[in-house]
Amino acid sequence: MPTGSALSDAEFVVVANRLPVDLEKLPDGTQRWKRSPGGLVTALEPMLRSREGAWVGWPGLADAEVEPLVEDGLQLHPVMLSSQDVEEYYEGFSNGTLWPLYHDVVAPPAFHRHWWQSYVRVNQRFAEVVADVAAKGATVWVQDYQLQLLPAALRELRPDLRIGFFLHIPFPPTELFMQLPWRTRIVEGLLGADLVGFHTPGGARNFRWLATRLAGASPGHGRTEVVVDGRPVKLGAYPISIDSANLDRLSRTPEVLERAKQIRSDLGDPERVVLGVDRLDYTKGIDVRLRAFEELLVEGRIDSEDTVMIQLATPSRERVEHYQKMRNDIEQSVGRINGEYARVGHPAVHYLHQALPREELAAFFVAADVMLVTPLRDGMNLVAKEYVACRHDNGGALVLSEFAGAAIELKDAILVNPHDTDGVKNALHAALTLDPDEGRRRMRAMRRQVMGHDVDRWARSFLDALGLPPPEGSHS
Ligand code: ADQ
Repeated sequence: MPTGSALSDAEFVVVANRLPVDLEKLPDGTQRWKRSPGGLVTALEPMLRSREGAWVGWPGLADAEVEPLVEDGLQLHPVMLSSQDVEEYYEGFSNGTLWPLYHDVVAPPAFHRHWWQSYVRVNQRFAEVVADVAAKGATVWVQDYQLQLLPAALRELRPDLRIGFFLHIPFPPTELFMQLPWRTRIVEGLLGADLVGFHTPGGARNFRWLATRLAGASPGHGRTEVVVDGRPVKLGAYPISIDSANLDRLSRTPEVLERAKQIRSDLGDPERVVLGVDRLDYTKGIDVRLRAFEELLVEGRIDSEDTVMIQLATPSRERVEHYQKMRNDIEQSVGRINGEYARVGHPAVHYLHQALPREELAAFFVAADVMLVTPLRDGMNLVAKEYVACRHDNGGALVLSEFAGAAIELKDAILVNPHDTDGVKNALHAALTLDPDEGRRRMRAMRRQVMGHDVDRWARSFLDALGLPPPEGSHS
């Protein structure tokens, strides 16, 4: 990939599977960039800009050879993936092997050697691009499970760099990780970093055990460090968060408040609105909450005349087999529930398989009396925090899975074991009938947590631990 001298020498480089912009192909065959806003981009962009940083990632379109570009002072360096890479490295090893393995094998992971080889090749390609872009002694922050071999590959090419790695999904129990035929290579890959960060202390503990057992690491200072080949590697928990203040502000705007009212009135002004918002993924437990809602209807503990459910699901990984099956199952359940309990013009469950704009999502959060977040396993789960950030009225109730990283911080949610259908049913019922004072007390406590720990603070604490000094002139 050609990188002109003006487009390199970055002091701070973020590497993620995806760039913060997507390349789109238009019907006339031309291409254009489209911004893909996300929490990570929002958190890191100001930091990258203030340091004239660079972002390395795939532009989201297979076989697209694109030149690096500068956008508002931020260098973007595309890594090319062929359609075979997308199939084997991304849909295959990342999403067909690692994703289910790291989420408690809720779907069986597939182990294919050609997927693994593609993962190795693509990680090496990312390492070469980063090695080209980073200035001497620069800091590189690698993101997520698609790039676990990158820290070691990069250190091999550029021992002068300071390398951090953050895993956005859970790091699995050691017994499950041990199933992976390439377990040692992955652990060694991660140990190429100076700091490996997880959402939870449990993830860091699991990794520490494996580093000792598989990669010959020895204990370092305290429990937050191991030593590999004489080099210290820090391990730690850095729970990610959201852009809390902005979301709080958005949820108070007259437009959002008006839209929230409108949503309730479009629903027929029911007494209670129950909401689920997820990427359509089998780890999110959408089936769990539909089952709970349906059983409460069957048992007559709730009535579809006054209680409605909305499930918003962003389309996701639609070419991966498990995702197609899960989508069919969910849509069948929605159909079955409505077949039994809807009236013309009054569905019991409203299901939207669509990605919604931020403002619209905020209005749904404001409109919902009960938010159901029931993943079977989740690294953090930002939706839970987003709901809390939108409840400036201290209203609403959050039902949250114990197996989401967010449960560690949001202790005042109504916590549930998503494998326990009766437990979820009772929690949903309790949320629907919660004493208003008790509800406000819980929401106030959760808001203190979410408003005080935003994504900026997350990034800052990771980078502090990595030893990256704040940019000159910064007051943070
Ligand atoms: P995800 O698995 O994508 O993230 P999550 O943390 O819930 O899960 O983030 C989803 C994001 O998508 C949220 O910001 C949410 O608002 C948005 N979203 C969901 N449905 C939407 C819809 N219909 N329309 C518009 N937006 C929608 C991974 C890990 C998580 C971890 C994050 C960050 O799996 O555990 O919290 O990374 O580290």
